[in-house]
Amino acid sequence: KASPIASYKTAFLESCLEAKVLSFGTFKLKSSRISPYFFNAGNFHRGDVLFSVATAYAQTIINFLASNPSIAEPDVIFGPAYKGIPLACTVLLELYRLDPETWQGVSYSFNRKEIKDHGEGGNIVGAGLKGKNVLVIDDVITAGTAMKETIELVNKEGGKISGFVVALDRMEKMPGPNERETGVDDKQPRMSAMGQLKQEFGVETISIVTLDDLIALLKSNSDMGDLSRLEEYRQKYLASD
Ligand code: OMP
Repeated sequence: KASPIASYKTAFLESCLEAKVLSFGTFKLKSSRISPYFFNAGNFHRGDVLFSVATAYAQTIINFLASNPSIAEPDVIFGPAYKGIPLACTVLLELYRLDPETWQGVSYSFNRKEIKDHGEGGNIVGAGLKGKNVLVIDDVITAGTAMKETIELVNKEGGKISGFVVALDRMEKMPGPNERETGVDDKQPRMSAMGQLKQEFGVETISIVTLDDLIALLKSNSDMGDLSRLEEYRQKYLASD
């Protein structure tokens, strides 16, 4: 029987599960939601995992640009500190390996979290962003807090975000006005952070995989994780878009 999801997505999810990048349990998120699963990009560190992760991002970026001709060709791949830093470097290297002609002139860059006031100064390492088309690469998107910080940073540096790529789109609705403080869901429908990025900032987004891909994989391998808790969580927090 053919798998409902593309084979590179399945391979990516399987390598995340094997390396404990994806784990199941009870996790408090930045948004204050209590999640039955967590994606920890800090566990991408092993050579073989890093290679399969970089390949999955690169393939996703190539497809993303090919199917959205309106997206400006990136000049810079920007990985926000800290978890975006190894991603920007390794993914650019893999893009260059796959298609040297297109990627030879593209640079990477990332931000420092601390302001440096000596030496070369500034808080960008790698290529400057001024006047550049910037493709942002990050790990996970939930409520969009990390994403908004990155947008502000890139704008402040004079860059223009042409696209936003993450490994996992959790497909969650944005939190309600008091949800972060109270931890209580107001049960109102709301769009996702990815949807908002497109609507409010005109930025195209793509993820390697989504919560739905993870659920589809768990359905075909029932011993891999707690499918019913994931489905319950999905139903509670699924975005309207
Ligand atoms: P938002 O800023 O709410 O979009 O959450 C994304 C950030 O939360 C990520 O950059 C991580 O710092 C963290 N996070 C994970 O790393 N993995 C998850 O599965 C969920 C989160 C999260 O807290 O939502």
